[in-house]
Amino acid sequence: MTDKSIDKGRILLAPTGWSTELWIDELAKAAPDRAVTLEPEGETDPSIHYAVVWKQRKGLLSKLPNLKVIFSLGAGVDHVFSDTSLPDVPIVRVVSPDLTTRMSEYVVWQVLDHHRLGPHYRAQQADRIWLEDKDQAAAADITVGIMGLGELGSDAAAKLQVMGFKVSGWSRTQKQVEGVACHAGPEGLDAFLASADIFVVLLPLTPDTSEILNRDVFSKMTKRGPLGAPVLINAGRGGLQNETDILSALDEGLLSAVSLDVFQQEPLPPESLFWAHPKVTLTPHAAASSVASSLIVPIVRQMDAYERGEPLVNLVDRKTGY
Ligand code: NDP
Ligand code: OXD
Repeated sequence: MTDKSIDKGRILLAPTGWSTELWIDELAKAAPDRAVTLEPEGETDPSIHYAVVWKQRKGLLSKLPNLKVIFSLGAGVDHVFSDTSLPDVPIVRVVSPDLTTRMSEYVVWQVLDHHRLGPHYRAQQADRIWLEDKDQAAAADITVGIMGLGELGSDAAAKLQVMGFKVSGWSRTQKQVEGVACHAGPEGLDAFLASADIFVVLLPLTPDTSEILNRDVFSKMTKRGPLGAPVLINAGRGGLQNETDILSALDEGLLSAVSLDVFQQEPLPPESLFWAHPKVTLTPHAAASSVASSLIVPIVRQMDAYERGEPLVNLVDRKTGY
């Protein structure tokens, strides 16, 4: 450790389940004057000033006396809060054009796939069946309802409108988003659910949103649109969905199809019924990956700014949990 890094304090890096070498390399490039460690020297290691984490081990941060800021390596911070012994220091989350672009690509890809009957044509191809004529709605006849009009939801809304879709949205507080019919709060939920044909979920997982995607909500989604029953696309968090309710809603026709990027248990266990369900498209929590080369430099810039006495940005509100 150099004298300089003692002055600046060490960075504790915990990218659980990801390539540690990759994140260390990016930190070494972005902050050559800062020391990085993967383990504190004891639970009260005073040399650590910053923690950069994805799904950190429970208790890892609780007793570090000089910890100043926790940086989440994801946009969502439920993984940080799942440790109930967190110290009371600011938590910064990822807001990045790279992540936002990747998520909007995923959303547009999935919406178009359902809109253009991708699952139907793939099933026909598997059975070597040439097209039986099937109606294709115009994008302008489809409304995509976005649950969560934050950084990701509002960008997806703009890109879906470019494709010609109508867009409605739902958030905790009332929003004004260009071209989007905005609903808010529990009192706005029923009107929102009646407003769309394809539902895209980009909510954070908090005590208020846990298992919000349940039978009651599916039964309030409109069944009158061009797709018949609604389509659900969840790229938020698995904890938002009641998975038993999704399976029964698919089987009973309350939902016509789902695209799921996130699951209650990840990796999805081999015995899960989702793997082989004909109405399920799944991806392995890959809608918008955190890319080290684009996320580390802004994190290190925030450390530098913080040490100059400037305010942190993209702070998480502990009261709302996101
Ligand atoms: P933001 O915090 O920017 O936006 C969250 C949105 O959800 C806001 O519009 C907020 O409302 C709304 N919201 C929060 N709680 C409620 C509630 N109780 N009722 C109604 N609306 C609510 O988050 P991001 O857009 O950056 O990210 C959203 C989530 O996407 C992340 O938390 C993460 O879980 C997930 N994600 C998944 C990835 C993947 O690869 N699958 C990658 C990246 C993120 P308001 O505007 O009023 O605050
Ligand atoms: C995130 C994620 O929250 O990758 O950024 O899920």
